[in-house]
Amino acid sequence: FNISTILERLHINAKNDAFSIGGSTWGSSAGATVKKITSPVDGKVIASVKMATTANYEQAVNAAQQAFTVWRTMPAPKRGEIVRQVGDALRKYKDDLGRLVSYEMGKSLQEGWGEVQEMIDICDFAVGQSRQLYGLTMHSERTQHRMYEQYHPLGVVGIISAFNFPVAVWSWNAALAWVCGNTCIWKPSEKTPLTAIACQHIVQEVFKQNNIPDGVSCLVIGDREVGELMANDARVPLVSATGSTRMGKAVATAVAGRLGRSLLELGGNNAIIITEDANLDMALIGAVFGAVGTAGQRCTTTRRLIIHESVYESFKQKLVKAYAQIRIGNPLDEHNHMGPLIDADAVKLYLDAIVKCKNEGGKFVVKGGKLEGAGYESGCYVKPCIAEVENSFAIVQHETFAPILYLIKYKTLDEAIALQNGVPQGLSSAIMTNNLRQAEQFLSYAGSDCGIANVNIGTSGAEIGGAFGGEKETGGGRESGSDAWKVYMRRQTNTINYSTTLPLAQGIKFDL
Ligand code: UN1
Repeated sequence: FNISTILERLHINAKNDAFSIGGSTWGSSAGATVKKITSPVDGKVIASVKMATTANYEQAVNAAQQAFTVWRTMPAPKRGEIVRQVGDALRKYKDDLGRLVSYEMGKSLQEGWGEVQEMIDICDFAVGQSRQLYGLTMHSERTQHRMYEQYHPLGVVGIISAFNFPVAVWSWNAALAWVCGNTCIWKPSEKTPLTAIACQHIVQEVFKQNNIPDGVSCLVIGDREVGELMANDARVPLVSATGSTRMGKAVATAVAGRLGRSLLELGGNNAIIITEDANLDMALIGAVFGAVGTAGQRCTTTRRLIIHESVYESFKQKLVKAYAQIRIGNPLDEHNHMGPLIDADAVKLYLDAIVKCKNEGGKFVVKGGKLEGAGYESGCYVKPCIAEVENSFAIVQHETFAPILYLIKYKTLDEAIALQNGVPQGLSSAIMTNNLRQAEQFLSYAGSDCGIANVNIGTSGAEIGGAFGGEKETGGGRESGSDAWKVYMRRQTNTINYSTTLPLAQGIKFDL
């Protein structure tokens, strides 16, 4: 692994400008603050980034607005063709970009590549979608009248993404927004700006070859101020935000205040119900990958296992044994299962959560703690841990972005479903069972209240083809597959009269 070669191939230099409207326009204002970006893998500085200023944000909005007037005139399938080329470019850069994701964010290399694969998949999906921006036709109640609806692009779409999926979640939004005819301004997490810069270069390469105007893809790296500017900006009709519930509430309030549209993908508190009829070996893989994958920093991470009392003890033993085999270390070493947390603050939140859990009466069957010594110099490596808890504990009700898994015992499926739903969040959920009746009850109107409900699959690792998102404090948004594209467009109802009279609807008479 030679980071400097990878950085060079992805056009990252020692001091990067954090603002781009595409083309060759990269820049930053004089006096912009410089942020050193450190890898949680080894604690080394990867590169520096000059943070964008308010003036840079203005430039981006202006460019995106101007580009919109051109981009919206290009036929949607032609825009799809550009996105197809972006997908191909991502295939070319998959290895390098996946490694940079792993190094900058800390997830395992397999998951880094997996994340880039999600980007490729959504590009493929968006290409097909570009020929399927379907509206309905209706029969008019008036003679010689025709009614139909069509979908038009919205304008400038703001995308706020989180550190844990630094590139994939942006691509879900951007690929669809583009084929729908919108231009995008991306504010990535300030913790992972380098992968964002790499993506902007990849997109730029394709756009340049196709003479796409500057402003279709804009990047503005800044802190929460940039997010606030976007949320309050009436020139940005849609703000798509991924992150904490706290951030989401602030964005939603600001956007609603100007009656704009927001698409929110916020916290999860995902559970797997493990029934007495489950294949426990399958359940084990689903649970462990779900809990320790991305070091517990996915919004789909398995945080709770709700286990039937008859298999509780035996499954607990299986878990304890499996956790003893988890190799924690440099995520670029494919031998390791789990890498570091994103930064020291995340470690502190993890340690605090363990204390809170103990204080509330949680009993740790696999102990946590910060790892020290050779290989762990960055100070971001922790042990995945497991605690037996009550669902009602405040800490269990809260999403801690770390590998802490909570075990809860149940007697009846009704009770298990109530426990599963008994949290403020509603993103992902799963049941492990070979019993059809249990599976169907879990998926029914009286079952899981989450946006994602799986059978014999864990809570994380959704495919891009389905709509992704959840209910309650998860924010209600749906991204990625199915008909999620509709949020990026405005619907127009058209009624056409091809008669020689003007009859009014509802039979109203009005004669002059
Ligand atoms: C996220 O954690 O924000 O379903 C996205 C999954 C991934 C996406 C997670 N496909 O785990």
